[in-house]
Amino acid sequence: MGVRGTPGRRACPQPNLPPRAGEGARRYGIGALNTFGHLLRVTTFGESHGPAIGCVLDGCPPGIAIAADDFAHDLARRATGRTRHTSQRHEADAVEILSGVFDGKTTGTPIALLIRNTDARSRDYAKIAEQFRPGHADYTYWHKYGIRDPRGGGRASARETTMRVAAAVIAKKWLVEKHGIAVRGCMSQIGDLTPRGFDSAMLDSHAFDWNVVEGNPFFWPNAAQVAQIEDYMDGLRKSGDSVGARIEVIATGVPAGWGEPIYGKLDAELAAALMSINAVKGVEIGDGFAAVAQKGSFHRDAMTPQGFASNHAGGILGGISSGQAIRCSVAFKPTSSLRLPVDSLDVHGNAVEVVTTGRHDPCVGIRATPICEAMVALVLMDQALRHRAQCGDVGAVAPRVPGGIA
Ligand code: EPS
Repeated sequence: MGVRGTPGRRACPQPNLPPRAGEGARRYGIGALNTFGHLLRVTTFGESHGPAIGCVLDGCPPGIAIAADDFAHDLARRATGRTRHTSQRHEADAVEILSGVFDGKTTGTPIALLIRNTDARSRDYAKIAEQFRPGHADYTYWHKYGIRDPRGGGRASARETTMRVAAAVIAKKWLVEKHGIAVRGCMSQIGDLTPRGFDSAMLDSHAFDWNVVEGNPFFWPNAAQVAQIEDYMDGLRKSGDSVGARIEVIATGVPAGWGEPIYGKLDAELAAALMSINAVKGVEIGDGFAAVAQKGSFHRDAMTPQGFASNHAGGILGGISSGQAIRCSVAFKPTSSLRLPVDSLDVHGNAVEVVTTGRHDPCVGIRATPICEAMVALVLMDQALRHRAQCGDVGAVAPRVPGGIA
């Protein structure tokens, strides 16, 4: 039997013929990708101004203790409305566990989590419902789907990241309990401000004080500069403009051996996962683009029985974890919803001046640290399960260089 039941026609793609509506997706097995991961699969759903947002976490091992309260800490770190420097939308972000947990433990069946949206103010978007905000996904969603939910940016909203953080609470718990892995992050640049005396290599050190990072609204590693950033943000907010930011994430305790060459490399999957966060424009692993100007004699991380001499590789060699700390750096663009007027078009092609009012973030990077941590944790757990599935029988291989810097 041939294509669509036509006898004699070969059932293979015919690239010269334009696909009918929906046919391309069926032919090539593609569709809307709201799911990522392989053995641990995360699907998120919901829009910023819909009744709720949610996720399904499938493939999670049984026996992980989890309660609704466990989500509160990381969701609060990501939330709007906790300081004057973020959007003033106030969401409780209360998680309802709909499935996959019994007697306080994961059962191995799909874990469905739901958060109801309670403070969406859709009238803020009435004026721009038919306009494209320059720099925003309004225009590209319109071209892709021919329709869009203009309220709060729909799924292009930072609201979507809530469920990634919720799903990763379970992944972080599993990683720490099973492997002693900690995934943490901080901000390392906002606009042109950088933390004094800070180098991302310091994050790998026992001496690094994470209390400083968690003790201010910017996840900033130098407490002495927080007042300066507050002033900077107050000025920026008054001016109506926005600014970008850079976030560092480090995963310590990852054993050597995780990652699937060649098309499932750990660094490739981390980059894809981090790049999938709304507003991300760049990802570096280890020294990243700085490696371009380095000599090989400097970049290689010398190995000694006491440990590696440095970590320019960011803990990944050949797409496989080396046992050193995994270091990622993520660039967030300045948000595009500004009250400053800008030239644009409406959906009818008319020239318009767009002014966006409402409760917007002057720097979405301020809330991005837990989101980046979440994506790293979810990728690591998926890779851990895949490593266990294929190579679980390999066991410990000698010699094992200690992960820290010697
Ligand atoms: C966002 C714009 C604002 C933020 C929102 C992200 O949306 P709204 O106008 O609907 O309040 O509040 O962030 C969240 C609601 C959240 O939980 O992160 C945007 O354009 O990305």
